Amino acid sequence: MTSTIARVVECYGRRVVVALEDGRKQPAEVFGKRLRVVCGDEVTAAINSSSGTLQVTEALPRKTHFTRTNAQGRPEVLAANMTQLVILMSDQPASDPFIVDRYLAGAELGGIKSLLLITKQDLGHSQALLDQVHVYQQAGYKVVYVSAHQEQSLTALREVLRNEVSMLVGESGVGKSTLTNALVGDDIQRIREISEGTGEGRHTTVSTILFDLPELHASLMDSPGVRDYAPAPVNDLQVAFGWREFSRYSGQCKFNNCLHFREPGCAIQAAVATGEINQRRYDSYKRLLNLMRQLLPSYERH
Ligand SMILES: Nc1nc2c(ncn2[C@@H]2O[C@H](COP(=O)(O)OP(=O)(O)OP(=O)(O)O)[C@@H](O)[C@H]2O)c(=O)[nH]1
Ligand SMILES: [Mg+2]
Ligand SMILES: [Zn+2]
Repeated sequence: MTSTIARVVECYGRRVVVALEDGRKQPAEVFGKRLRVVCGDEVTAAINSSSGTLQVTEALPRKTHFTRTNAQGRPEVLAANMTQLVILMSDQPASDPFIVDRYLAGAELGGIKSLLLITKQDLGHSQALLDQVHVYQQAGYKVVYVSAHQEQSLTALREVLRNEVSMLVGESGVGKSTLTNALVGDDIQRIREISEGTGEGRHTTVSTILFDLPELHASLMDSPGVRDYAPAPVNDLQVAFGWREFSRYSGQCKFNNCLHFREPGCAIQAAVATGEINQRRYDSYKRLLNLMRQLLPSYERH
């Protein structure tokens, strides 16, 4: 067989599942130690003539990728070729807004669109969650409400997903897989059968999985829940680009290399003092700034 173009839809180290151009999904092996792929990667695949197994032989350039800082403080690509990051928030379990802030920052820094999806609408929402949502709307982020059990809200969500490759992210239990199931339907069953061989048949998601939504000309990635998230290391001056509401004040600080920390004449600190910028969002910015300064050795800073 000559090599064909395929897309990685599941990834377990060297073992992956790829979707071929005709939509069929097949287990495959990543060939060669230096080749690394993630869910969403476009690859070339070919049958190895001696072993008869399908092998991924090359990864095509990524259009986008979403990264994190891993436990070793190094950048790690989580998935590729998404066009938008959909960050889920719920009341049960209550989402940590600091993690949500970091997801928003990670998308912004990675050049990926983002939106917030408030889940489990059928259960109602606490005032605390609604207040948090209001802060995000004021900051300029798009917010959509949904319930996996209410067809009407799923119809609205489908319009948000149309023509996009969306990656669902958020803490464990916010409802990523339930929504994926509701949107994908029987496709999920087929892929479950394939992944059974990996022994990953647990309720909580252990690996990012990509599904096609052909009627929407779209794809959806369900990802494992997290306990924490930090964007890949960036220069400390870049951290502010992760906070959309800060952009209204760009160029207004006294120093053009202002980190909005303790500098005099800082437009961001002034906006926090008047309440134009939310204090908790600002605290979150300072936390990430501190983390990034720890991660990057001083020579990598300006
Ligand atoms: N009432 C209600 N329950 C929901 C909704 N969506 C999800 N749930 C429930 O929330 C729980 C967790 O849902 P999952 O979809 O497994 O959450 P997840 O985000 O995929 O979790 P991880 O895979 O661990 O990251 C399950 O018991 C679901 O039945 C919803 O819209 N309404
Ligand atoms: Mg899940
Ligand atoms: Zn400043």
